[in-house]
Amino acid sequence: MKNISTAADLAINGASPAFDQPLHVGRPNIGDREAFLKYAGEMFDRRWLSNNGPLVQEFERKVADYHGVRHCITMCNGTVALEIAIRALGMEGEVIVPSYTFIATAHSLSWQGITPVFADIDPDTHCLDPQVVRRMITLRTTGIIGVHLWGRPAPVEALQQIADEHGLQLMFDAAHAFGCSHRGTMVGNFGRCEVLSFHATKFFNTFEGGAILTNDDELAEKMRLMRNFGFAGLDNVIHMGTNGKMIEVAAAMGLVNLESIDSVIQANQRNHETYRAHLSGLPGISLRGFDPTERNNYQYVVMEVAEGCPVSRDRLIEVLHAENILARKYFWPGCHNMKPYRELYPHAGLVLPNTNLVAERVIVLPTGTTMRQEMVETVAAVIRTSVKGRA
Ligand code: T4K
Repeated sequence: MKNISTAADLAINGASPAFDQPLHVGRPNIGDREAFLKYAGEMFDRRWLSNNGPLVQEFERKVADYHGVRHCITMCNGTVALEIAIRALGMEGEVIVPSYTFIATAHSLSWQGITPVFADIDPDTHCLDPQVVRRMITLRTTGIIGVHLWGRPAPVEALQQIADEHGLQLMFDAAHAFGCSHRGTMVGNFGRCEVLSFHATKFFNTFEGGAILTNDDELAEKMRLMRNFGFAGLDNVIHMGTNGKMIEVAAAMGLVNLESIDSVIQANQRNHETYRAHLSGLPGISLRGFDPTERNNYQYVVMEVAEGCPVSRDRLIEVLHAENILARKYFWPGCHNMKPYRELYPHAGLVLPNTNLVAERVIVLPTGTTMRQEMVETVAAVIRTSVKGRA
């Protein structure tokens, strides 16, 4: 890692990169390896590797307790969890979702023959704008999926009110929001159910994995059946289903990672504060903040590059990548601009001005337990130098 203080130090101007090895966004946070190997050893001794094993059951209890919710139904990944939740809620026809989200939110509907209707976001929160959601409701609308983007809860009360007024199902894609709260209530307690992702790149991972959190006993029972082919006991299938089960080794990873949650939050928060301190005062550059009165996982360092910045967002990305800092343009260009949806709804962009605006501005910077303070400072120095020296 080298010192960056003038434009001549930048790799894009011919100098060597700031980092020898690539710095990734979404580097996995990994807990105590010995503890994981112990779980794995016991699992091999038991010869019970999948199908609602003891580690999955223990993990589900602990995740439910952590979020103060009655049920946690683990799944093989967040996308299948979304698909199962959507099906269990009986959504069909049209469902309103943001376009500014990971493609899985939209795909989990289309995959089941449901039309995702893209509603615009609030440019300040990056979450669904309830007033726009209201305008997108048609006779075919059966539900709304809010996304707690970057771990910031969507406007849950306003969306619930709209859902109640129109008899719509409401659920949340909480893939980013493990351990986050809204007005003191943990995520997992809003809408009919909420879906977590435990993908390797997430704040909390089980290699791959996901879960549905709900307080609805009947819904929980239905989703448990659906994730296991509808089996209600030996040779007795009572429901349509698929294979959405979490495996034991994933639950072992989850149990280990639950023990290190506090240290991951601390590392993320410290990184966020360092970025904030070192990026303050740059024209057109802003860092999304966190509400200190709520529980946050601080997993995403989201920088916005607005008009007043002398360097464009895409140029900054080029500069960062040249330094081996693999910052990301999440979630550019928005689902509506991705091939499968662009062809279906070529004019969607006309009603998504804020989505387009935000998607053109965002850069997500590396954070997590693998980032030391001086690494964060160097990333910030590259950005400062690029902006000030107009790289
Ligand atoms: N809803 C939302 C709002 C989501 O963000 C997601 C997932 C879902 C639903 C669906 O949940 P899952 O079905 O995935 O459980 C990544 C993740 O694959 C995806 O899980 C995540 N969102 C999304 C935001 O990010 P990509 O296409 O960016 O992945 P990729 O391969 O480019 O990796 C991202 C970065 O992480 C790279 O810089 C490399 C680094 N990385 C990745 C892995 C897997 C590592 O350093 N180590 C690793 O093991 O989607």
